[in-house]
Amino acid sequence: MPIYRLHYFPESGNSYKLALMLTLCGQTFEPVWTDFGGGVTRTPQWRQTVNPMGEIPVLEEDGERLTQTAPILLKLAEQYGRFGGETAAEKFEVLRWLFWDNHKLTGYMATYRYHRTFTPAPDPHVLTYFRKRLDDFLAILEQHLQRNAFAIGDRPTVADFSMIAYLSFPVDETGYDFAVSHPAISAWLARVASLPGWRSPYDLLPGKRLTHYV
Ligand SMILES: N[C@@H](CCC(=O)N[C@@H](CS)C(=O)NCC(=O)O)C(=O)O
Repeated sequence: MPIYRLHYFPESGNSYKLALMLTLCGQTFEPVWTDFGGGVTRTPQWRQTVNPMGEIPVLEEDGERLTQTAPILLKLAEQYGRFGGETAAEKFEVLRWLFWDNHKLTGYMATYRYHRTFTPAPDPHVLTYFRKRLDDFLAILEQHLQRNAFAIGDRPTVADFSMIAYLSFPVDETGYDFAVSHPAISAWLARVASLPGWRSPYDLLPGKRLTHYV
């Protein structure tokens, strides 16, 4: 069994992607709380010793530091033979949604939520811009999930874990009440949450939180 250490902060949906995947694969990890709000990931020392890209999460597997959630999720799927898709066509679809998630859904939702909720004086023009983009991406996802139980057909994959991550935080943080605005997304979140072993973000990622300004 590999030994995992996850460098994270509790509000990090990207960290949740890995914590959830490890948990659903029956693995445990040592949580390494990181002072993201205090700016530690911007320091030259942290970048030299933990991640030159300056990003959370970092997953240590038997001491080897891995970064970028999408390839890590795919590696874990391969390693544990779970959630990676079965056929070549399904694997292609997993990659397609992982890229879409990183570029569009997570990319915008993470930035929108952080600016909206965890900064003291968010710029309303920036919020309006991000919200408009997100509304479009969420409508695309809503339509897809009206026809599919999971991102790829009727079985959960790492594409689901990547895409649900930032949508799984409380309404007062995301600013979206999906049960009201996006019923198919809401039902999909509930389907993922009913997988055996599922745990919520703040349950898996404990510790001191960022200041919540709204
Ligand atoms: N594509 C990266 C995104 C990681 C990321 O953006 N992490 C955030 C925290 S959740 C971060 O460290 N941001 C620092 C920054 O953008 O300067 C991944 O999937 O791991």
